Amino acid sequence: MRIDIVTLFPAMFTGPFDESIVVRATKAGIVEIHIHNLRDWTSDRHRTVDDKPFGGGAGMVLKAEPLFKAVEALKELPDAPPDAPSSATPSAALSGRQVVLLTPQGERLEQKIVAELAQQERLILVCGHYEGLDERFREHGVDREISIGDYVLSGGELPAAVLVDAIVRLLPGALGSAESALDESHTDGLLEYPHYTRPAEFRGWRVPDVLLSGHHAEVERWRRQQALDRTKRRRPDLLEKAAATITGDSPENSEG
Ligand code: 9D3
Repeated sequence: MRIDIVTLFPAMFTGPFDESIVVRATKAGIVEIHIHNLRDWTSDRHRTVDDKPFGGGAGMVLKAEPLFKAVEALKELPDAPPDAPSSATPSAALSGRQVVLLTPQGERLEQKIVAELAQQERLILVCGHYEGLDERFREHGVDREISIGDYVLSGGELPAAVLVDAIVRLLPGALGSAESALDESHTDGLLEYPHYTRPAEFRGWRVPDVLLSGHHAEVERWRRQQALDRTKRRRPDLLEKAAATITGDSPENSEG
């Protein structure tokens, strides 16, 4: 997979992508990540990316032209060479190149969306910005809008890094791709059960007896119950979702 990121703050990506799973995946040829400065697609002397809002008001608005030029240029980059791994060449030209805008107005990121995006051969991520951006780009230049949650950040850069991390670990061959398949089948979307390691007693706090008993079936039963209790208490919304999936009462099974 190739991921292109368009931002006004390329330096914000030097940290997150130089560590961890993303580095290993890059070295293994599983993913290629390219960071681009939006200013590279301006043509005036001052490299202007924003302007005053029509209708007045405070703040500035990112201009449509550099945004369109950036995503159009990146969409036109050739596919991976035919002998490269995972070059599932899409039949229609430039298909499989989703443009994703990170914005507080987007759909809230969840694992299902991550899994969908991980299927793409190419992704172009555009980082929104505190000021806002010309609506014509949102309407005509973007395939999908994503938020990472209901709290205020200063831009889409950290959300883009979060999204990349979540996607890359699902790519075949990346650490986590096998584990995540296990996750799904073993936990049914529940929170994790409590974990313990040695010593069996620490500062007077004992590990639950069942875990020391050697009764595998009992251990499994306890863990399942713990996961259920914990989910019920902390994240009842997840339980409702899991129940809906099991009963077929989930949104993806409805007509509308
Ligand atoms: C003054 C601007 N705010 C008025 C309601 C809206 C606003 C716009 C842009 C608030 C924050 C931002 C910058 N954030 C993002 O671009 C962003 C974001 C976020 O802030 N939270 C969660 N997910 C995301 S994805 C992009």
